[in-house]
Amino acid sequence: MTQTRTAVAEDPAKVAAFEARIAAGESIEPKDWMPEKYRRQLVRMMSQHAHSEIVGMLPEGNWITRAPSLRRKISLIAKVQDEAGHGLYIYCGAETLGVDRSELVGQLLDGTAKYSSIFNYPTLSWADIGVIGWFVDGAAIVNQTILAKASYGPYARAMIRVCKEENFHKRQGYEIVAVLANGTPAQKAMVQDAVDRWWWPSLMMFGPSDTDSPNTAELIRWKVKRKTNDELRQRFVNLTVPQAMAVNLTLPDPGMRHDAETENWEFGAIDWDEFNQVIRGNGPCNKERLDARRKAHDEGAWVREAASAYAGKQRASQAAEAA
Ligand code: FAQ
Repeated sequence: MTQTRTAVAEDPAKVAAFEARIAAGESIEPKDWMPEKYRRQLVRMMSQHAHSEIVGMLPEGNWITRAPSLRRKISLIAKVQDEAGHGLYIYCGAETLGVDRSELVGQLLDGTAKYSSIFNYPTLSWADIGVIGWFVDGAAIVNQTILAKASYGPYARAMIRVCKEENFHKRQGYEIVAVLANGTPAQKAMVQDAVDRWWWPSLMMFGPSDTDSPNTAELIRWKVKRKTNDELRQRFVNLTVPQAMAVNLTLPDPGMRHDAETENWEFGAIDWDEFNQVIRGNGPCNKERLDARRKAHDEGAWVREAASAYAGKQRASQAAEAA
């Protein structure tokens, strides 16, 4: 089964029953009937999410050999490994919708699938590792805590465990940031520089503003998304500003102000041209990221071959035992 199934007219009674289940807050499970468009939206979103977790290992993996202490190295290795695990759960979740993981991975490698814009920026200093944990995992928690209530059961359940691990990631990142921010003038300058570079791309992670988000209305109607891109972005900003103040770091947005009435931190204009360039493949590291994934995939061919030869032997011996 592939994503390119031809559209067939759907039975209005089945569609109405599905919509009623969604309205009643029921969870949709793999064997339940679902409209083809719902299935396709989930495959799109879950596969992009899984690709993001896998590509997201690269910027941080870059610092494993240069972590400043054994303790930092151990937690960074554990974090990067967790991201691999998240990618694998989410690929498994996507497979419950009738797609094959190799097909999804093929789309990543041939450049036709999207993954999060944030992972196309370089990690220039150790402080970037702290700021990624704080901002990027922090943004992921804001987004994924809500996805843990998504209407598709396998996706929602995967998000519960993923969010627990992302919390650990965020804490380890913020701790790195706090130590550097209270360190020597050079360490403080290094972490401020990382904050300045990662702030705006982190806000872009939440996707285009609601007026330019073609998928949001349908996903909200089907309770896959429970909040819009702008709502989640605002929540992230509101949570992060006090955290920046607590460690005496400045967010690179001089016009930012607190609105006492809405209790929101109002922020400046996002550079959507930059966002669009990055998602079209023209960000600072898009080529490097895809090249790294292609190399890893090619070098892992022998593992896939060995695993399938082993599975074949297991099947043959089970069949011989049953005969
Ligand atoms: N980057 O109509 P919308 C992590 C695309 S995991 C690239 O608003 P939607 C953990 C979008 O796909 C981070 N493309 O789309 C970690 C669509 O394109 P399409 C990933 C983007 O789906 C931490 C088009 O723009 N998280 O960080 C981006 O309603 C540290 C129009 O957009 C998820 O994937 C973007 N930032 O909302 C790992 C969470 N934004 O497909 C390692 C699940 C939008 O029509 C280290 N996904 N686009 O061609 C979601 O919540 C949603 O899919 C959004 C986008 C919010 C990302």
